[in-house]
Amino acid sequence: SLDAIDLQDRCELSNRTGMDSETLKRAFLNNLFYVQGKFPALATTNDYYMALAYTVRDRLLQRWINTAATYTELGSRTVAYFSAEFLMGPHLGNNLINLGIYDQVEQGMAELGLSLDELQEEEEEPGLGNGGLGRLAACYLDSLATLDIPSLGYGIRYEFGIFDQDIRDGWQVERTDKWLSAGNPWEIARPEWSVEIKLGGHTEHYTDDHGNYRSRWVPDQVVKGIPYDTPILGYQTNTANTLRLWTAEAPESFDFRSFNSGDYLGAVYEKMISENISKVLYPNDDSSQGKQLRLTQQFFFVSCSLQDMIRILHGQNLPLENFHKKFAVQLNDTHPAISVVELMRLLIDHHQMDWEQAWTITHQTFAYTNHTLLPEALERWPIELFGSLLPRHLELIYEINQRFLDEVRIKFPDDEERMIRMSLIDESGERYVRMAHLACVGSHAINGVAALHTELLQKDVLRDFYEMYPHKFTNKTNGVTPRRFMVLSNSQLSKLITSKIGDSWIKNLKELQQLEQFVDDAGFQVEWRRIKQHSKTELATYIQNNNNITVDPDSLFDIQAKRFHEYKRQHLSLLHIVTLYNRIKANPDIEITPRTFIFGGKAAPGYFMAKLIIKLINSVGNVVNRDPDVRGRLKVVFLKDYNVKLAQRIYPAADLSEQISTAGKEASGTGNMKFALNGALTIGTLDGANVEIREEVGEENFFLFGLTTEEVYHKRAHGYRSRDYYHTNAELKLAIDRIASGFFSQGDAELFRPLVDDLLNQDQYFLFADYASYIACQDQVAAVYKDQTKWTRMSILNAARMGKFSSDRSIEDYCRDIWKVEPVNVELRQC
Ligand code: NBX
Repeated sequence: SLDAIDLQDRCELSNRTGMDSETLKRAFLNNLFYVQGKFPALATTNDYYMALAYTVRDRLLQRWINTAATYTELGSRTVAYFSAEFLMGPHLGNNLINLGIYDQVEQGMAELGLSLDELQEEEEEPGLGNGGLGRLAACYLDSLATLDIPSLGYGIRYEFGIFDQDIRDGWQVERTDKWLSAGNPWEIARPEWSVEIKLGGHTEHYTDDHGNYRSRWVPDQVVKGIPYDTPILGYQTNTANTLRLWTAEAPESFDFRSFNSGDYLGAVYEKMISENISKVLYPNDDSSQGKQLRLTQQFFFVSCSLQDMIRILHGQNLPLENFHKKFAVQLNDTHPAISVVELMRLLIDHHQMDWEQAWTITHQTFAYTNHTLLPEALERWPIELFGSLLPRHLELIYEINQRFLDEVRIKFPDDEERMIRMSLIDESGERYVRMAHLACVGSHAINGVAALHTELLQKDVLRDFYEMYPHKFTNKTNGVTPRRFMVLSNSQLSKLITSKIGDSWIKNLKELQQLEQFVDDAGFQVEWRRIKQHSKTELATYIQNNNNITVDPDSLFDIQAKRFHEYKRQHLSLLHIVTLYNRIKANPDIEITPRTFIFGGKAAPGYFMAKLIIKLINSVGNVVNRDPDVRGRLKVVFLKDYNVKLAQRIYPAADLSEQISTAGKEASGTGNMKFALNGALTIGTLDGANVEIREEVGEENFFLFGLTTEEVYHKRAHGYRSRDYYHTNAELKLAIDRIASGFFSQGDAELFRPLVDDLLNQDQYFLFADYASYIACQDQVAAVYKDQTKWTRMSILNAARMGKFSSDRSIEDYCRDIWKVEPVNVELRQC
């Protein structure tokens, strides 16, 4: 019988756990034969990639199973990170790093005549997020596992992730992201844990056996949620947590009904409608569009996840009253905020709990992270739409609201205005449900993602809630994982650092500080520079191959890589480029620091102005890159399809990191951290986490410019007129006039008019107000770059002082202050 086989023997027999180079190679060939069904003469790169992925997966599975067994046995308190987005990036390289077998596997593959780089390139990354918010969730999963914190990521398994970006004639065009078409070796479907989700319909009121007045939801649609699990291994630990993503399907019972009535097409139609729910990621990173499908997605994954957690609780023989003791749920923005109401519904309607107890459990369960200060990004759902999809939830929201407003009235008597401002329902015009208010009321903790951001939330966006519940508010400054964004993506720099200070910085990033002792060591400086140069040369090759533009690796690589948005001000960098170009045209022999300007990022498909800025970058590039007067001293490159994979090539190659948002607009930023960690110097405003980065690295190692948040508020309040700056700054005027004249658009003076007119008449992001300060600061950057010793010194100090910005530190803060959860050690016992 199975029991008779010694567990240890089973591991060894199967060859599925050994980590030495020979065993890995044997397992790889075994998978090529028995999983891919190929032999080398017929194998494609994808076959090799898949064979290697399965080899790695086997090693993960051993840890994953032991982790699950340990948590089940101990009934460990668990973090559930609820996020509509997880921007994981490719798994293969990261898993090799975290398993500690990257070098063995690279060598093993080389012995078989294969390149590990090429195999990694083959992986389609799961782009299930838009930008910072989704990537933060991914960094946090890595840190949770690395710190041995029991945790689950819950989200949606979109069939199509963020679109692939193409550039045609300088314009962005979108293509669907078919990331699953070659198969996904990292996930395992768990159909046995499917759950049913209700949608639409109406409610009915009745009196139960105990004479209580109750409500029941009679939906008009039911869909099935199927979980797909991906193991998330920590770095140098046995802990492998789970990312559980839900796919929507039509339940079989539904087809039967229509099939039996002979309505075949009707049944198939129903199925199609159900499956739409997890079909595609909404590609907006800044605005709430109020689309029914989006709300359906949010409710779908939240309800699936909460039901799944109740199943887990029951599986461990824990009573429902312990829900908040077993689980700490973090809401990644308001996208999963409907959870507050759904948990209340499950507790009250399904489990007959009374209101008070259900509310205590609910609000002790949830904590809410806000990621934005932009008013247009705050989610609101029209009451009509909300009620037609979630009629029972609307009733519950009214009840929550009534009780909440009673509390407000007691704390702030005779303040009707405050009640109107704070209500969960916006009644100023068309009526809406305000999701941020729901999240604040339904959570025991509320946090912003950088010190300045949290301060502005308290002073401005969530001021009333801060006055009501000051104890709920804390700051949790974002962080990034040094495993993916240093060890994996910048292996040479990582190895140099390790050779000097040992490798414990990888788990304890503060130790990078020890690099300061080498800051004036000439040999170290040379090595540091050589590695930067190497990364720049590699990026230059990529640019040559993809853009057919020759760039000089000795030039200053000035990079802005992030989503396109007016508040991020990619067009401020453009004004700098045009200004430098104008200086050259006015005086071709002018002394100028050669620069390569590199942009990457996607624009939301419906965001006209962001797309126009992309077009302008490409148009300016077309002129500047070819003009013989420039003599190659300036190059402008737009790298298409910015994603995690490309980001990993970009950070190591940057000299200068552009973090130039209007003060008070960028909640935190996380690219700013990745660049600085990789030794780039930052030019930036006092916005988001830039403030803290500057504090850490020292003001003398940071290029600061621009208005402060208060100055921006003040200018706005006192009638800002951008045109005045245009008329008084000759270089600014010349730059704008060049763009407006059609100089960069083959004489077409209409093309960029919307952008130019907006800047002259509105300029709500204060480009003109910050222009002079930005240009002066850039001139200083150019001067410092000429002094390579000074620059290198600053670069080393930047990296050495980035310890605070590890996502490990962020997660430790969350664990201590919000989640109250402790690490659990996992030992390997089973295969
Ligand atoms: O979250 C970003 C902020 O803009 C960054 O400053 C911050 O560093 C990062 C992590 O905290 N927000 C963001 O990426 N938002 C979205 O992607 C988003 C997606 C969908 C949506 C609204 C916002 N409906």
